[in-house]
Amino acid sequence: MSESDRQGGGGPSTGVVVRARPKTRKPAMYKVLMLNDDYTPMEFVVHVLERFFQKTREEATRIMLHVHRRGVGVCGIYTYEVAETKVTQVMDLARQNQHPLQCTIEKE
Ligand code: TYC
Repeated sequence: MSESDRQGGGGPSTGVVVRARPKTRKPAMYKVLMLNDDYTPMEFVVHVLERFFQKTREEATRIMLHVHRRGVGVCGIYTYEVAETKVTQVMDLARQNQHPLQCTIEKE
């Protein structure tokens, strides 16, 4: 019996040395979205973007103003667990400071 007979199917054989298709997959990525509200101070939002999303003050200010004007904006794009952690960190700090700031996750 030949190699292709034993392997079966139409595709290329998966031998010991050569894998026809890489086994790894790119992880699904998730956007962390920030939502506008009427009460959270602009400075607090800028601080959150610097602290949890590693933005410069300039980039943080640009994102904050985008959210303020458009209602929603992207803070960053991460794997699920990292995105979930960022949302928890933002919401916890907002709650501690009694701000209604909301943050959510959206699959890319
Ligand atoms: N709209 C808020 C204000 O005028 C500022 C703000 C910006 C709040 C972005 C939330 O995600 C936000 N103080």
